[in-house]
Amino acid sequence: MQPTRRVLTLDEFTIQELRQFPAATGELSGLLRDIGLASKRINVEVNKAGLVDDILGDAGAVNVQGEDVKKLDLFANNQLISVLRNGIYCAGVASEENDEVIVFDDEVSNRSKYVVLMDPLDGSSNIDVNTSIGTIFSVYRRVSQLGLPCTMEDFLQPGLKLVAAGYVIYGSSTMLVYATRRGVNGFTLDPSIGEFCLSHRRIQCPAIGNIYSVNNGNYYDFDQNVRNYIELCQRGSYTQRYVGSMVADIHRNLIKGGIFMYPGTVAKPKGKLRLLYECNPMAFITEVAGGLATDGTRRVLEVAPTELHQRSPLFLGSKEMMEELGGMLAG
Ligand code: AHM
Ligand code: MG
Repeated sequence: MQPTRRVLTLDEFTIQELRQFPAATGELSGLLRDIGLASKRINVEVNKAGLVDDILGDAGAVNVQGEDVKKLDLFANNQLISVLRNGIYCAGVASEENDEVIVFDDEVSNRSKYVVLMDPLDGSSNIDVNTSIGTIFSVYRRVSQLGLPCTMEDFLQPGLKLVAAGYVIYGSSTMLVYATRRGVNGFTLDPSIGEFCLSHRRIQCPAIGNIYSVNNGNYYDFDQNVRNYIELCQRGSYTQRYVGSMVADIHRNLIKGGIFMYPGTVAKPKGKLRLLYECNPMAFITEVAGGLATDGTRRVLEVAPTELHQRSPLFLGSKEMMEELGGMLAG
């Protein structure tokens, strides 16, 4: 008899991981399952974005069910918030799409020990041209008292306190990649059964690669040290790849080896990317995979945030490339 091929689903994998920790409660696995569910719903809409006018249309249109139609990024935001609100594992959410934090504040949620921060649909300017986009999420353990509503302090934690972080990439296939301190694992959506299946176990970022990813259009606005590094890449045996969707750019570099940069510019010294929703989760995933992540002077994960939507320059990727960059940025 042929041996049966055994593919682990996301749920099976997290349950198996749990078994190794008898004290674990399964709440983190539950949270990941909820995020997986929301991302499957988002995936369905992303896949038909080119077909359905009212998904691409402006917020304010009305669809056949008579519901208000949101743009795809608002749809993604609403899906994630609803799933996390309906679940029992999350006390509140901070989203790139919302000015303020959303505190669930009900009896069950107030007993939940986690809060989630997210960029529901990153790179959404790429939707109209059928290029990869992604969802980015971070999970922190609350520092406020269980039983009471979560507070701003729970969200303004440095990346070093992350319990888990991940992204979903809506690409040529859809993948969910998440990291805990134990490792980074990737799951590819099998559309025939609607499940994320373990496809990339224990992802390790190669210590060296040959890809550098940066928006070269900003070259003359970068600091001289950053320009010097880019020139080094141009003169050396590197190749430039830049989708302009950080989930896609970082995912590729994580697998193949490379460096991703979004430096500050003269006009925007802190760059474009948000510390809490974009930089920290990607820095955490990269570091767990063996790479490095800085804001040009210090480890991203050590930065103590002061505001929900603050921005930060970001440099991350393969360890040896980051060390070379670090030497050059130090001048
Ligand atoms: P968004 O959150 O508005 O989608 O912007 C974030 C995106 C990143 O995915 C990407 O790395 C960056 O913006 C690209 O910016 P630029 O076009 O300036 O290179
Ligand atoms: Mg974004």
